[in-house]
Amino acid sequence: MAFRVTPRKSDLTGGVLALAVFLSVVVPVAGAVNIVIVSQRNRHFHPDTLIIARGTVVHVINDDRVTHHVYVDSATMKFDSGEQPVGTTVDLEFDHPGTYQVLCAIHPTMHLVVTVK
Ligand SMILES: [Cu+2]
Repeated sequence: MAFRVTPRKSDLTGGVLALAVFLSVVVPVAGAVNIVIVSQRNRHFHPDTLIIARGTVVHVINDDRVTHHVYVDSATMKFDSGEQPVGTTVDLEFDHPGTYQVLCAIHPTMHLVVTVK
């Protein structure tokens, strides 16, 4: 008797998301907005550097076992997520060209550099 395994739709979605995180691919979603996915794991941002086009949304997912936080404090962008529980997502939209330091107030070693063209 042959044994067949049919992947569930949710398995495929997870695989695509994991691939996007691994390659830091810009994923066009619903219209013209570009979305880049960043994962927080082991108290680091993955990836920890991005080069993106103006208007891109960076989708930061807490894939860790601890609460995180996301903030940007620059002349052209201010953002503060507050506490970011495990499993939740924060979206940052970068509307101005420049280089931005994205940090976590809970874990000072967490550091993401975003260059917006
Ligand atoms: Cu953190």
